[in-house]
Amino acid sequence: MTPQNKAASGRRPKASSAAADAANGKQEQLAGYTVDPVPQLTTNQGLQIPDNHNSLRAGVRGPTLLEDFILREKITHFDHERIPERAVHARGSAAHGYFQVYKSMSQFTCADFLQDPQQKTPVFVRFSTVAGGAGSADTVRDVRGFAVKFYTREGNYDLVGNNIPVFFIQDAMKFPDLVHSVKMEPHHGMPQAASAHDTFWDFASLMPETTHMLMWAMSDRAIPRSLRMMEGFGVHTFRFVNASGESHFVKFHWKPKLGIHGLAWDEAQKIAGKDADFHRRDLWESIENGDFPEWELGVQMIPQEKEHTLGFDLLDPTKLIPEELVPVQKIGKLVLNRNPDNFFAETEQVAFHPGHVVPGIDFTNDPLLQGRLFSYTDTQISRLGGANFHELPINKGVCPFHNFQRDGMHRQTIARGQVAYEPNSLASGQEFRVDGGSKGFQSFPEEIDPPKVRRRSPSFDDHFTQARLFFNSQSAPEKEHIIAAFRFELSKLEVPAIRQRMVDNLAHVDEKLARRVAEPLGIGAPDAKAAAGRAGFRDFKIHMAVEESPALSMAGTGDGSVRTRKVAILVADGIDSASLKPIREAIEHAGAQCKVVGPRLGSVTSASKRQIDVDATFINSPSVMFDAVLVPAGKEGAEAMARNGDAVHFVLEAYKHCKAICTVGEGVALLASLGIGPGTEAAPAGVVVAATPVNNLGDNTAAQEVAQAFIAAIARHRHWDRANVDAVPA
Ligand code: HDD
Repeated sequence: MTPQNKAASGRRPKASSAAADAANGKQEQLAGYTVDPVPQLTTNQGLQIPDNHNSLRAGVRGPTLLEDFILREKITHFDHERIPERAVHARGSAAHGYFQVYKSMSQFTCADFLQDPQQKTPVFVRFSTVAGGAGSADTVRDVRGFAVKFYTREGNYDLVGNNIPVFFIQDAMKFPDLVHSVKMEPHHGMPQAASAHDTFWDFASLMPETTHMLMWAMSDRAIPRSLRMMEGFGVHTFRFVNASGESHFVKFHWKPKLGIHGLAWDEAQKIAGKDADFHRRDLWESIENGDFPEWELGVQMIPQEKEHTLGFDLLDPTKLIPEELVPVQKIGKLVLNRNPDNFFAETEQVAFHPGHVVPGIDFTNDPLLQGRLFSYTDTQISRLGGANFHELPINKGVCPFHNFQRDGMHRQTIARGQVAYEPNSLASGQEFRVDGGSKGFQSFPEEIDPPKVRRRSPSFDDHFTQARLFFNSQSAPEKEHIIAAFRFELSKLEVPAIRQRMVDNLAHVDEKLARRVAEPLGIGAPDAKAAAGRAGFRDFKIHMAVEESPALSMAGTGDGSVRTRKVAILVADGIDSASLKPIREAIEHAGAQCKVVGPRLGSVTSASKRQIDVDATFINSPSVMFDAVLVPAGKEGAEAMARNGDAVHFVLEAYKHCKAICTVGEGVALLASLGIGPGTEAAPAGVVVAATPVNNLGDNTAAQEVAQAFIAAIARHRHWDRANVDAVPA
């Protein structure tokens, strides 16, 4: 951002570090395109507009004149402001940042941006949901896109991945069918941004290859707490190629510094109504606050000659490589440190493509990837209005680029000279010919001499072993969440036969899982034999060297910090403010962000007649906006809260969603009266109770102990093992 931009934008200077900015050639390039508001309006031709309120008319009460070119220009431009939204991944949020490799990867790849640990490569990253429209809610159950554009010195490299390491289908031929089935149903346009409807499960149940990814999509991975708290994956097996032309297969992983965390399903649905922009806001605010989201890039590398040693086919995008078989090596970090200046120009117009590669990174024959290599340019042409979308500022490479492609809609470049072909001798007076030399991008010379076939490889035929591996690797609460998600989705179907077909398939993953899913669905017991008799079912089993892969569980991930976690401090008239201060100070010191939430904006009066400023209300910022709750002491305050249905709901809901709750003094009694307090038994998991009498909480040691216990409870993210949450009405 130029100093002039900063001043005019009205936003405070961003926390993005000057050092990162200096290294960011993309930012300098974009600065050349940014403009700021000026207090003078002109037409698009530069003519000053004297009056922006009144159209030209025949007399003050007369008809508007067609002659009013200023009105016509303004309305015409407005009429054409929208462009087609993405066919999938329409809803997205993005940020700028940089990538830096830890040490040279020259042994494996000659990709320039993976050589020098001193070099920062500018990136633009767009996260997205898949099924919903551009205006749909952030927290729906869905796969999340995780697309990274590296503006390298050798051209743009796009790693266009998801937050799930496998895909629903094995062949791009099925992509339009998959997407048609999950999008809103064509006859009535419902539901928006949800897979819980007949067409999706009809397709999924008839295509057993979806089973592995369904397990992930029904897990909490599909309802992330934050975009900053999810993994990313390249999904396909790609290739690294080094300067000597040697190839390694490679799988890409993004590992979030903050760990992998999900929402409760009930919470995710409520947030969709209370704050549809929940993830977008979270990303934006954390960058504005200087809490830059960070991931490490991990790679699993398999030498070319070991291609057939894993027990399954590396080309099959419904399979992952367990980290216990091939460890993930962390090779660099990704930091997002600047919000876009303009949503449309950047987040909306950015055009990703898995075919944007650089020397040293190449494709494999994964049939899903091969189809993608066609689809992305094609879609940009209709979405961004022509073949020149690479000239849009956000898509432009930072290295020089030139060729003889010319003209087309919205061409920006003014190419000079007589020559637009190659070879030529006119452009510079001597012969110019591209000679097939050894520089630039060289495709890996994989040997191929097969007959043409329209057939899957039999090595792709097992659809259940890795689905089972995933399920086996989950913690007990994670398994329960998966079962509940299947039940919810299938319960929404209007055709019971689809439910039945789905649980029949699940019986091939795990019999107990299938039985548990089927129990409340009003259908018969899962019938594995019936599934095996259906079209598309293959009786083939891959060999997995591991039965469980702990790395597939979200449990216990993260660095144990509570940075950026949001804590609600509940207040009402008559609370004991002294009980709050030391705990608040300690959790804020640890990096959590507190908001005082009360019955009204303004302030409340404490028991000692102090005014406590209120940041938000029980209604405008309900419990689903927070990670944890602090219920203070004070008899009158606790009684006032017990009388306020919104406050009661707040506490019960936070409890039901397994959030950390800290309560002191009479706050304990409030919880007990709601049936969720410690009572005579030990406090429930994640509920921190001040054992010390209230008036001693001013004693710093006691307060610190409570605060530290609360911080530890928040750092665990959620207490999914909390007993009896189903009984809590919220
Ligand atoms: Fe795709 C967008 C990720 C399979 C066709 N895809 C898109 C985006 C992501 C992915 C993250 C949004 C990019 C952005 O933010 O602008 N897609 C994936 C992954 C896949 C995958 C990880 C499987 C491993 N996609 C896939 C297939 C096809 C497409 C098989 C078609 C044959 N994808 C598209 C598309 C989109 C797209 C229609 C819509 C908007 C766009 O490309 O730019 O071309």
